[in-house]
Amino acid sequence: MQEKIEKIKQELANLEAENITELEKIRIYFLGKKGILTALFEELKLLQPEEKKIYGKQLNELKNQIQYFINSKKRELELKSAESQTKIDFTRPADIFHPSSLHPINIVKNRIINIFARIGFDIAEDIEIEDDWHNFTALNFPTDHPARDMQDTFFIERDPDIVLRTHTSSVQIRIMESQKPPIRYIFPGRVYRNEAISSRSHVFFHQVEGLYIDYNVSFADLKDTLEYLAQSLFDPSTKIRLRPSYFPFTEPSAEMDISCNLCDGDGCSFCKNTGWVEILGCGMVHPNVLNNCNIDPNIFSGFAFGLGIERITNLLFSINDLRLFSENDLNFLHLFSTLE
Ligand code: 2NL
Repeated sequence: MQEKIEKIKQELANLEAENITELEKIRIYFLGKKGILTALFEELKLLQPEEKKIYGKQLNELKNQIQYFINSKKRELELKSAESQTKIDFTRPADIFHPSSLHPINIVKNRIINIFARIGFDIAEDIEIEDDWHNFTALNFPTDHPARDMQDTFFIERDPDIVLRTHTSSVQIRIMESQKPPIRYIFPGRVYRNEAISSRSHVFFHQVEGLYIDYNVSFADLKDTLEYLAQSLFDPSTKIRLRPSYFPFTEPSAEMDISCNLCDGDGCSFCKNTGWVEILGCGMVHPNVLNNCNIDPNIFSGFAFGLGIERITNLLFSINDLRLFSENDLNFLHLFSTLE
C-alpha cells in the first residue's frame, strides 16, 4: 500500500494538462470508476483497522490534492480560452478625447466683454435676488407696471417685495448709487422671468447691459457704440438701424436691428423677408433714473442698452431652441469645443 501511495505522489508532482480533454483523462485515470485511487480505496477496505486508519488518511489527502489540481487547472484553462476568443477590432476608430470647452453662452459673453474692454468699459456683477427699489422703482417702473405682477416675475417674498432680478439694470442702479460719473460699465448676468419653458422662452436667460454716463453723452454716442458692437460681433460690413421704442428707464428709447447676417439683407425666412433682425434695446437714461441715483440730469447724461446673450448666440451659431442652453447635452456642448 505504502509503495502504491508513493508512486501516486510522484505522478501527482509531474501532472500537467494542456487542455480540458487531457484534464478529464487525468480525472478518470485517478478518480474514475476504474481509477487507480478508486482501486486503492477498495483495497483499503480489506486492511486491518490500524492500517486502515493510517492509509485512509493518506488516501484522502491524495484525493483532495488531485481534486484541487483538477479544479484549479480547469479554471485556468477556461480563462485562457475566453481570452483567446476575445477578438480585437483594430479598425475601430479611437475614442475621441474631448477637452473641456466653454459653454456657448460664455463664449458670446466673453466676446462682448472683450469688445467693450477695448473701448474702456469695465465689468460689474452683483446679486441675483433683489429688492423692489433696485429692480423696479429706481428704474422708473410705474407701480402698476405688468412686470411687477406675479405672472411675469418670480417673487421670493412679498411686502416688502424681494424678487429674482428680471434684468441686470439692478446692478446699474447699485453702481450709479455708489460712483460718480464718468461711469462706463457693462453688466453681464443671469436674469429671471416667470414664463412657460419652450423653444422660444425660458425661466432664465443671460443679459449684457451697458451704461455710459458723463458730461455731454449723446444719442450719437449711443448709435456709434452700438454700430461698433454689431460690426465686431458680426461681419464688419453689418449695418444697423434704430427704431423708436419704449422702456420705462430710457427716454428716448429704441430697438436696434442689424442687417440679416444670413441673406445679407436680401430677405430670407430667418429675417421674415425684411432683411433685418432685432438684437437689442437701448436709449438715453431717463432723468428720473439719474435723479433716483443722485446724479444730476442737468449736468450729466448717459446712454444704456440691454441685449439677450441667447438671442445673439442663436444668430451667431444658428441655434433654434433655448432649452439646449440649459440641458447640458454633451453632444451639443462639444460642438463649441474649438471656439472662443
Ligand atoms: C432689452 C432692453 C434695455 C436698458 C436695458 C438701462 C438700465 C438703466 C438705465 C437705463 Cl440703470 N437703461 N438698461 C436700457 C434700454 C434697454 O434692455 O430688450 N433687453 C433684453
